[in-house]
Amino acid sequence: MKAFLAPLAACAALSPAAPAIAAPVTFSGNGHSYELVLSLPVTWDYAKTEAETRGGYLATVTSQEEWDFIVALNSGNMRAWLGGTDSTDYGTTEGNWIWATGPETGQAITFNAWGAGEPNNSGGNEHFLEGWWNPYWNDVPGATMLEAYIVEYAPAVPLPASAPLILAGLGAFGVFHRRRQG
Ligand code: 2F8
Ligand code: CA
Repeated sequence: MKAFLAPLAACAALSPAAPAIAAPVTFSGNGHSYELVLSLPVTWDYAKTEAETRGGYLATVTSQEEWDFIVALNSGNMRAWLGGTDSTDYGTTEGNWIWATGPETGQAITFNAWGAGEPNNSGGNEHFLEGWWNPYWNDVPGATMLEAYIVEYAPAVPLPASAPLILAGLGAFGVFHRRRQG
């Protein structure tokens, strides 16, 4: 590397938004893509914002198959944030776990992979979902500094092939209608 680029490379490596180790990969079960992002240690809130900045959201897990797929992405067993919470900050109450990210925002968590004895709300302030406890879920304080988070990307719903024709037709009708009235 050229000497003058070294400081820039060092900054990139230290950024909490440091690059993921792998490109997002697609789960055939729902067509969504997933990415394990490694970072300087971050809180749940920070990870949530970072995931959204990337165009995705902290992953929401709704089936064993989806969870198995995510587990396979995290072969290094990193402690990683997921999108679940039972915090009153997100409109729920202790013990009532919901997804607070992505299309399932506000929905109760139905599938789960809690570790033995979890969630235990240890210390009375564990309201955020850590997706790694070898390889089960654990509740931890949102201020816990974790070095990874899982981003899920839902593809945009494609417009039907006829959409441009329909839009053009509506536009033409609008012009015609205005002319008749004017
Ligand atoms: O023994 C399980 C327990 O271990 C830790 O608390 C001592 C975890 N706390 C953090 O990781 C911050 C608990 O969440 C976990 O339940
Ligand atoms: Ca816990």
